[in-house]
Amino acid sequence: MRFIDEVGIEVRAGNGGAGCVSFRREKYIPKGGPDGGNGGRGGHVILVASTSKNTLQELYLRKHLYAKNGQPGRGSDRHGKNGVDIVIEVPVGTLVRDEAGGLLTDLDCAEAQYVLARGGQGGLGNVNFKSSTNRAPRYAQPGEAGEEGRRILELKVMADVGLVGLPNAGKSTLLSRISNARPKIADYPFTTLKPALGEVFMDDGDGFVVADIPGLIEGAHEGKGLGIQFLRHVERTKVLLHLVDAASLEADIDAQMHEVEMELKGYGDTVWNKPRMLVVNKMDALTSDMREEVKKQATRTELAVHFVSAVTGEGIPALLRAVSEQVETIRKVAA
Ligand SMILES: Nc1nc2c(ncn2[C@@H]2O[C@H](COP(=O)(O)OP(=O)(O)OP(=O)(O)O)[C@@H](O)[C@H]2O)c(=O)[nH]1
Ligand SMILES: [Mg+2]
Repeated sequence: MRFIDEVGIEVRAGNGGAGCVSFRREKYIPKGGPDGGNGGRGGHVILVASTSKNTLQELYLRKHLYAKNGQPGRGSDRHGKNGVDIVIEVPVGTLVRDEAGGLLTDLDCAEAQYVLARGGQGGLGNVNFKSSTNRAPRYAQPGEAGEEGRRILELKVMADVGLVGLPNAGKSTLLSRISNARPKIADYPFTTLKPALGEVFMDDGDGFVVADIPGLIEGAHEGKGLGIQFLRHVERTKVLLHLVDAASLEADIDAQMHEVEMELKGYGDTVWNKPRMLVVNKMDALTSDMREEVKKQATRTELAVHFVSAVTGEGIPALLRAVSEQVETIRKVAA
């Protein structure tokens, strides 16, 4: 399944059904009173946030959402049927924008709902307009038009912690080590093609959600590699873990950090200003001399540093405790 995180759609709610003009006709009563019923409401187009969805793919394939019109009212004061609502499930974290990009809503928790287009009210039938001066009204209201327009849906996944780093740093390996997620892992760059989420459970009952995104390369914010678009999925996180590959021969730690930092900066302050920890991965692959060298290099940064191996688990418990503490602290401040 393709990972789609932005899609433009046309929505049209149903029109209200017209009110009815009708008069009672009974044998031997030449002029019965008005009995035209009301029209039904047009169908709404509604979005519901659901934890069982991870992508906007369904809407990408189905770019038009048109709900049915309400039925007209009928004689004998019969109400027209309402148009059936269209209810679409979208991932939690879906934002809805108007055509100009203005934010209409943020479906940031499960079960949150938003009416994308409201169905028109049905018109009142002539039974409603009877009065002492007009016993036989010959008019009824038309139905209201349903709302319509173009909407842009954008997914920004909800996670507490984001994993960033160059391709092959071991982000997906770390995610699979610490959480229930089972992302694809391989020894070539750009294994990860779409964000994945995993839940980490701590022994003390705390926990947090981690987002793994495709690797970043120099120029990503100008569209290189898989592009920067995936950074939107760490925009809502509280902490970033910046993974570097200690076993990589090509680049030292400073260079690996710098490359990714330029991309974080290029994306914008929402990501660049996030608290970040440096995670030096693949420590298992180093000789003791190399370890010393790597430790010397890595501690030059102002970031908190953790030396780990996503494969053997070395350093992981301490890393998780530090992350959990920071997430909890930020949660408390936000509460
Ligand atoms: N020796 C060693 N190898 C590791 C470690 N962590 C990851 N690897 C290996 O590094 C390679 C890349 O790992 P991934 O987890 O796919 O890397 P990634 O950062 O998700 O890569 P992209 O998705 O391409 O950005 C795989 O061959 C892993 O087995 C580690 O701690 N030690
Ligand atoms: Mg990966």
